[in-house]
Amino acid sequence: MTISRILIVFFLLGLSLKGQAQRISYTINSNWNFYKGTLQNIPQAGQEIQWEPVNIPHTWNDRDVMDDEPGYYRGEAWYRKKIYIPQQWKDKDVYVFFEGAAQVAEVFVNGKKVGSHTGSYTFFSFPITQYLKPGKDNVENELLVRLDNSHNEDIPPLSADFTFFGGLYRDIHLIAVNKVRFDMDNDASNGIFITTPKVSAERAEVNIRGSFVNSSTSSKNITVKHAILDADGQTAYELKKEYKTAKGQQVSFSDDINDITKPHLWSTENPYLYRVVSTISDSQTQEILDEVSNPLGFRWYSFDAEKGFFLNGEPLKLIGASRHQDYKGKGNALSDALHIRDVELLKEMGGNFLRVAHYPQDPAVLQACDRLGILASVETSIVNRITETEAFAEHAKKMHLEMIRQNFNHPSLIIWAYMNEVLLRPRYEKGSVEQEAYFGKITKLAQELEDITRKEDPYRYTMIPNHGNFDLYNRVQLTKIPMLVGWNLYQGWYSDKFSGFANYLDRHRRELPDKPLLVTEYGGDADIRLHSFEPIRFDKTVEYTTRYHQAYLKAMMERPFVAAAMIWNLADFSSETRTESTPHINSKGILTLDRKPKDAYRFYQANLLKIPYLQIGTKEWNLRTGIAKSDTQLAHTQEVLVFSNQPTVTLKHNGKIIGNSSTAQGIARFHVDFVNGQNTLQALATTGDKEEITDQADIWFKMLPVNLHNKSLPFTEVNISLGDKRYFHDAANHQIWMPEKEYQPGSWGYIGGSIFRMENKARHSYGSDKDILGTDADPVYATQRTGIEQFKFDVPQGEYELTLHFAELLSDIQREELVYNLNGGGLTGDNFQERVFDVNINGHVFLKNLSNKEYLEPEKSVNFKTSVSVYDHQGITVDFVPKTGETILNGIQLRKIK
Ligand code: GCB
Ligand code: CA
Repeated sequence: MTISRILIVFFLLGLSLKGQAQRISYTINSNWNFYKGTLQNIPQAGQEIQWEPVNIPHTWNDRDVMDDEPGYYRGEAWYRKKIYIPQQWKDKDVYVFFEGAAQVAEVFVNGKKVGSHTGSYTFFSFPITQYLKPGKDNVENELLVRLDNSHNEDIPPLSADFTFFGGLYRDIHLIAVNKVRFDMDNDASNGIFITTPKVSAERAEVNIRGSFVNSSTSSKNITVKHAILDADGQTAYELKKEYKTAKGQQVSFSDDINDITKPHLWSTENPYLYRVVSTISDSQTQEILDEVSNPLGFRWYSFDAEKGFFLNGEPLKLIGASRHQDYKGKGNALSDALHIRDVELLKEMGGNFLRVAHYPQDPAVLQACDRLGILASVETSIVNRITETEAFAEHAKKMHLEMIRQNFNHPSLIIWAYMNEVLLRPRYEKGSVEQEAYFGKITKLAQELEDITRKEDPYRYTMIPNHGNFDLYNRVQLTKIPMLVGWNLYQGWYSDKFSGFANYLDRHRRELPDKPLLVTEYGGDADIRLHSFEPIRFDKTVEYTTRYHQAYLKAMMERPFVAAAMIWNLADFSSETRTESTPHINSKGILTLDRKPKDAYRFYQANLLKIPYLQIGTKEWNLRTGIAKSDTQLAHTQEVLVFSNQPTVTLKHNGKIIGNSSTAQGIARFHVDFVNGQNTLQALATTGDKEEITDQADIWFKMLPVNLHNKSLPFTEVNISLGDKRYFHDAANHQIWMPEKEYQPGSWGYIGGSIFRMENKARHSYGSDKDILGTDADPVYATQRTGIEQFKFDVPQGEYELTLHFAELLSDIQREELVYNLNGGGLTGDNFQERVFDVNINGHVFLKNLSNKEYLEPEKSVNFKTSVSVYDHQGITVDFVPKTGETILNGIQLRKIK
C-alpha cells in the first residue's frame, strides 16, 4: 500500500469511527428459572411451579447420564427469565439470539409465542419487539422457553454414540438494533458473507455479499462501508457505497475488492487475521446505524487424490482430532473458556486440524481455530441412519443451511460435511426391496445436501465421513457425491489387526483414484486407570492405545495420498448407553473427560511439536506394584516410556543415570528397577541449541515379597483382580490392583478355575462388557475367575482384613445390541443359570449358600470384608465349594492390620 493511500484510509477511518456503533448486544445468561417436566399450558401468574434457579449454560442431563439407571431424561422442560428493556431502545428492534438449545425450542415473550426452532446444534434468533411491553424505562418483560429433547424420528440425529443432552446449553443474547441494519433474519447468520475467490501470495480478491434493511418509516440515504482492517487495526482496504432506500426496503449487495496486493497469508503456522468491519451510516449525518465485524484470512488450499492436502501451495499433512462438546460433570453446558481450551490443547499437541464432530458447536470453537491456526471441518448431524419422511429431510436440509450461513466467515473452516456413517444401521432386511429403497432415499438426501452446499458456498470442499464398509458406501454413491471421502477406521480395535488399516487405505487409492481421502476417525479406548505390559486389543489399557496410534500414524505418514488424520477423539466424551470399564463414557479420547493427557496425546506431541519436547509416559500412574525379583533382590523391573522429539533421552532413577536411549517415533524406552517406596524418575535431553529439557515423575512403588514371610519386606497389603491381566490404578481410593496369578507355595494365588470370557464375543478376550452397577471399579468386577477352588495367602501370623469381591456377570436380561457394535443389532442375552456356592475361610464356613438369587444379584458389585486371625504357619486359605453351577471370584484384597 502506498503512503498516500494509507493516509487517506486513515483519515476516513478516523471520521467514521467517531460515532458509537449502534448495535447493542449482551448475554442474558444469569438468573433463569428452570422447571423439568411437562406443563399443559404456558405457566400462568400465580401458578404453583417448583422453579429452580439456574444459570446458562445449563443442561438437565449433567447427572442422570452418569448414574446406574439406564437412560436419561428426554422430555419437556421450561426456562423463564425476566428481561428489562431500557427506554433508550424504544426506536430499535430487539432480538433474542440463542447459540443453541436442545432440541426443540419454543420461545414466548410476555406469554405470546415468538417462534420455534428445531435442532440442537445451530443458532437461532427471533425479533421480539412487537411482544415487548411499551412505556417506562426498564419495564419488566418475561422470556419463556419450552424445550424438548425427546427422541423424534423426524429430527436428526436419531441414534449416535454420544449423549443427546437437553437444555439451554449455550449463550443467549439480547440484541437491540437500529431499524436500518444488516439483515438479522437470515438463519441467525450475521447477514454478511465473505469469500476470497482468488488468493495468491501476490494478489487476493474478496467478495462481500449480504443485505441490509430499512425497516424505518421513512426513506433514507445511507452509506454501506466495508473496511478491511489488518492485524494492527489499520484499515488496509475499504469499499464504500451509497444507497437510497425506501422505507421497508431490503437491499442486497455483492461487492468485490480486487486490488489486494501481497496479502498477509493465513496459515496454521501464522494465522494472520484481518477483520472486515461493515458499517451502515446515515449519508447526511454520518451517524453510524449498524456495525458488524467478521474475520478474514487469506489462504488458498486444495485436496489432491494422489498428493494430499496443500495450504498456500505447500503440502501439509492434516493431523488433528474430532471433538465433542461435553466435559466432566458439566454435560454439554460449558463455558466458552472450556471450549477454547480444547482448541488450545489441540494446538499444544501440535495438531493443525479440528473435525467439529458430529454437529456444529459453540461459536467460540471456530473463533479459536481462526485465531490459533487450526483448519476445520464442521458437519450436519445426520448419524447412523435416516428416517424416510419428508419432515426428516426438511429438517436435515434446514440444519445444513443454517450451519453454512452461521459459520460462513471463518477462514479456518475448509470443509462442509454431512452424514456420519449413515449406513451403519441400515433399516430393513439386507437385500430387501425396502432396504434398496431406503438406500435410494439416502442417496437422494445426500445429493440435495451436496447441492445446497455448492450453491451456498462454491469455494469450500464437501465431505461425507463413512464407516469401513467400502462396497456399501460406493454402492449408495456416498463416495461419489461429495468432493472428499472420509473414512472412520478401527482395524485393530473393533476388528482384527492394525494391518487391515493400511490395506483399507491402499484399496481406496486403487479403486477410487480420483477421490481425495481423509481418515476422519481412528482411535481406541483407554481407561487411564488400566495398564498392562502385554496389552491386547480391547483391554482398554493406556498401553494398547498408544501402540494403536503408533501403527496408525506410521501408516498415514507413509502414504502421501492420505490427506488427513483425525484422531477419534480429542477427549473422552459422554455416551450414555456405553458400558465396559468406564460406563456412559466413550474413552477413545487422547485426553480424559477432564482433559488430562493420556500417553497417546504425548505421543502426538513428540511427533508433531517443533519446540523441544520431553515427557515421561504414564506418569499419572504414580502408584504401582509388583513382586520383588527374589527375597534378596528387592527390585521389580517395569518398562518406562519417555516421549520426546529429541534424538536421545537420558533417564535418572533416584538420582542415578540408568541409561540413554535413542527415540524411535518419538519414544525412548527404559527398563527401570523400581524399589520399594519412593522412585523419582528424571528424563533429560539436550536440544540442538544445547539447552537441557527435563521431566520428572514421582512414583510410589509397593513392592511385594516373593515369600510372604520375608522379614526384610514385611507384607502389608495386596489387591488382586481375578480373571484379569491388567493393573488397575484406582487413584480415587489410592489403591493399586494387580493381575491374578496362580498360587505358589510361600506366596499367594488362585487354585483352579478359568478366566471368564463372554460367549460369542470376538472382541473382548476376557472379562465382561457390562456396566457393573454399584461401583466405579468396573474393571475389577467385570473380570472374574470362574470355577475357582481356592485362594491362598501364605502370610505370617497376625490379624488381617480380607475382602472378597463378586459380581454375577451373567443375567437373563435381553438387551439391544449397542449401536457401536458392528454386529448388526438385535437382542443379546446370556446363558444365565442358577449359581450357589459356599465360601470357607481356613476351614470355617464364611458365606453359606452364596447365590445369584440372593446376595449375588446379576450385574451388581458386592463385597464382603472380614477379619482373619492367622496363627503360626497356617496362612489364609479361602475355599470355594460349588453347590449348583460354578463358583466365582472377581477380586480379593488382603491387608495386615496387626
Ligand atoms: C464411530 C462413530 C463415532 C463413535 C466411534 C466409536 O465410527 O463415528 O461416533 O464414537 O466410532 O468410538 O465407536
Ligand atoms: Ca476381576
